[in-house]
Amino acid sequence: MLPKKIEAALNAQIQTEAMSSQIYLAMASWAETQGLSGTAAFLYGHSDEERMHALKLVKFVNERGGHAVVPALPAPPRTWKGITHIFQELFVHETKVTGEINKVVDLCLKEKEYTTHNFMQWYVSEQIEEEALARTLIDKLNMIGGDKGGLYLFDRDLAGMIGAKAKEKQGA
Ligand code: OFO
Repeated sequence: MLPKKIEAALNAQIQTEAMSSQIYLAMASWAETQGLSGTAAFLYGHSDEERMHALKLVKFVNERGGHAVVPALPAPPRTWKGITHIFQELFVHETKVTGEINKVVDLCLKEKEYTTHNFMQWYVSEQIEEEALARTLIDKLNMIGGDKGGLYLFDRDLAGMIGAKAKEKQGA
């Protein structure tokens, strides 16, 4: 049986992951309206991944005899200043998510909840990957600066990255 404190922490994490999905969906929609079709495709895919992160937690909580609660979410922002702003915000958001995950892991150790601790390791690894990806994209954008041709190619390449990331996850 899942201890109540752990159940509450996992429910809070469900909200965090669902919020990530909402924010990236809002970013994708805005990017699409700006003609940034590669960026939009990448962010739509990323939003789906975050939903999957939330769902994985929902299933785990219920399997362990808890009750996963579908949370209310605040409205995400509507607009951004450009591609670089989007990825800067994404990076900041992911570092916050990492902090939240670390808190859950800490609590599991304190409460000697080793099963949940083990389950949470998947999220710990995922955060390393997500932060590294965001950092790489920001580095590229900093290199490109305001160069329109460079930004065009960056946007085009992002569309290809979504497929590559999915394949990597399937072990292909
Ligand atoms: Fe769920 O990894 Fe990002 O937030």
